[in-house]
Amino acid sequence: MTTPFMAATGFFAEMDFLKVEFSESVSHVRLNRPSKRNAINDAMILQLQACMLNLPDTVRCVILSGEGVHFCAGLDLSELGERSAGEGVMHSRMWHAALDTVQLGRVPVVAVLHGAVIGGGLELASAAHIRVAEASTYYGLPEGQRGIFVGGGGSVRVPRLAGVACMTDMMLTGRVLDAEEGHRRGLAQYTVPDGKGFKEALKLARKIATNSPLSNFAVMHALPRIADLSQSDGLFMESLMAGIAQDDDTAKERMRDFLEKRAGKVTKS
Ligand code: 1HE
Repeated sequence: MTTPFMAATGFFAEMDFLKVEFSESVSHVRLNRPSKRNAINDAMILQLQACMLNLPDTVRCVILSGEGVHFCAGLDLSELGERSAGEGVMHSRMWHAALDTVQLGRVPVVAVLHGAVIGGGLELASAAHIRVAEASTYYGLPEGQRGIFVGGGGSVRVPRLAGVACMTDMMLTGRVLDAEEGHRRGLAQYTVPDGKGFKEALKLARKIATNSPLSNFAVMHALPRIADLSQSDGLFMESLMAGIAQDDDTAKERMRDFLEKRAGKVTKS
């Protein structure tokens, strides 16, 4: 029996564009601006960053979702205005800093996708580590049609999931991918029927939260960096990470548990 999610108090409760809840070692962070389809304004992106940076030490995994019919309609276009080039660069860098706290923070993030996952919404989703897409999910990058470019890390993260050709197609032609095609192309690792995303995400998050924190950290931080390295440098970094992970007390205890028949076996389901 697990404890139900409890609404956050204090610092987290003051965030008007996020709804934050906790249950044991899992935190549920919800984009909470459904009347605007969770379009991300500056206040919301800064609140997300503050939330990820200040998670209590007891949290081992985050579930990220969107309130209402859509996960996220992307950048709040009403705030775009007529920025200068310099202001545009700084704004994009603000998104980069915030989404780095999602991808390269302390704990893994499982995103639950449904409805529109558009523009900056897809940029945010692609910063998560696991994506669970409900059947209603659709992915779009309408920046081309809006006369702008991605600025929230999408040009780096989306091609690593779905490939440069797929992102080029989405941006040039306005092609929209449904849940099934997004899954096939690697935008989500899981697809589930409508309404089942949170349950699946919670199941995954609880499993992730039982891993050694250092193993999770290694997966989150070493894998994307190793993917950027030459084979020789990647193999060397892998050896360093392997050595550090093995030296952790949790790793040693878990090895003993396995050898002394106290640990679970790897099975099919
Ligand atoms: C918004 C936004 C938004 C909705 N910025 N206000 N993103 C886009 O180009 C997507 C634009 N949005 C849409 O295409 C549609 O709104 C949806 C398909 C997501 C949802 O449609 P629907 O029929 O459910 O809702 P709606 O009636 O269009 O929108 C409800 C309200 O949300 C409405 O405001 P209201 O005051 O008239 O009620 C909309 O104006 C508002 N709304 N989306 C501002 N995006 C780091 S760079 C990233 C660059 C990008 O993300 S570009 C992609 C931007």
